[in-house]
Amino acid sequence: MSQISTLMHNIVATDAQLQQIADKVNNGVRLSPEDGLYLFEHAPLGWLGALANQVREQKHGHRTYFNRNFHIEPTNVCVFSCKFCSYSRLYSKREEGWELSIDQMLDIVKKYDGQPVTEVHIVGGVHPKMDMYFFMELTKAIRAHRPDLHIKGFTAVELDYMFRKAKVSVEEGMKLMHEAGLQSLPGGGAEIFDQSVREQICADKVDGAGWLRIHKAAHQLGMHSNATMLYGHVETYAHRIDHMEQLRQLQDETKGFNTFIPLKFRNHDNEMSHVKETTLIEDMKVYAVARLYMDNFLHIKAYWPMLGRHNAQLSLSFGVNDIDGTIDDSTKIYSMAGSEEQSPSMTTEELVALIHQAGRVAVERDTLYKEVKVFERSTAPVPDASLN
Ligand code: V47
Ligand code: SF4
Repeated sequence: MSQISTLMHNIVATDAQLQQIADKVNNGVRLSPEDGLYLFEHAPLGWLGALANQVREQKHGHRTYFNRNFHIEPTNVCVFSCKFCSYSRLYSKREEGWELSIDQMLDIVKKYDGQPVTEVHIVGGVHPKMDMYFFMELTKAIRAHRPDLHIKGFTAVELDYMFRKAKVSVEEGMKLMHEAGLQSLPGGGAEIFDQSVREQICADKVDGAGWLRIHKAAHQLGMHSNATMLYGHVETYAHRIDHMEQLRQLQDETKGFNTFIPLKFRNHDNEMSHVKETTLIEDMKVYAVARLYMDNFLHIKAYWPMLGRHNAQLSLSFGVNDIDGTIDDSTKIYSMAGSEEQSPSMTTEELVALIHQAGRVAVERDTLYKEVKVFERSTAPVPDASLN
């Protein structure tokens, strides 16, 4: 019997239903929505973390992924008015925001000439004047300048608006964007799929079915994408499970998702500032349940600019195996929403130290999780100071 399976049998629950869930996990049996709900409602954190960690180690051992990336945020002007958003400005107040031209965005890409970044992540507000043809020109220009840079860009919310405005079907629009150089989709805009929740927090943008349809269209073209879940606002545990269930079903069908990224609601300076943020205990629970429930998602990502680097480090013991990238202070979504990371940027050395200090092996990956470089753990302890 392997060391891991011996450990599995040592994680004993005093609660019979939890024990049944652990047995299912140990036997590779998929958890039902009722199991998922039961975990959120009744599982003690230590037990849940240990079970999620087992699954993580079965799939990845100690390997923990990061990438070298930067973001481009074309604009924060947005036609929508999501109540949790601290970042956007309505078109009528666009002088308070920013609007980058193609040349300005290309200049951002050129700043990385000669540097070994592998991905540009493009995401922003939904600007009524930046249409599909504008972004096709942008992706073509980036590819022409730097063909080795993987373009992961545009949430389903941005794409839905562009396609409707250009009067093309989702399938046609996705094909045009793909041909213009778009390679993967980020996971944003998913929030919580349940319509009653969307009506309270993001009533006017694409609904859950529309979000899923856009990702399915991308997967059918052979593109990959990520999926997020914004949690810790007005949703219930049942809404979270329903959200994960819908993603799990699409993943069964297409196998196109790379990673699942739970995003903690941050309450600074938005219309939902009265909603208290979740505790760290709740955050770790979400990662652990995601690892156990999303059995067909190979990767679970903690996005450190949102969670904070030390909490992201802790999440590596609760099922997480990816902490995103170097970022290089190129995104404002989370600093404006109150994250501790006001200028998110980590060097490769800092990311590697962060992962090593959690007792894991750091692996640089590209967007599609091809390994670029493995950084084995040194035997010497890594001093805390290297993280600050
Ligand atoms: O959809 C906005 C979230 C998302 C807040 O795919 C907020 O690799 C918390 O999707 N508190 C956009 N969250 C960012 C995103 C993303 C981030 C990192 C990696 C990837 C990836 C995707 O940000 C939005 C929304 O869910 N968001 N405001 C807030 N106040
Ligand atoms: Fe616009 Fe995105 Fe902010 Fe919603 S979350 S208001 S779609 S920028």
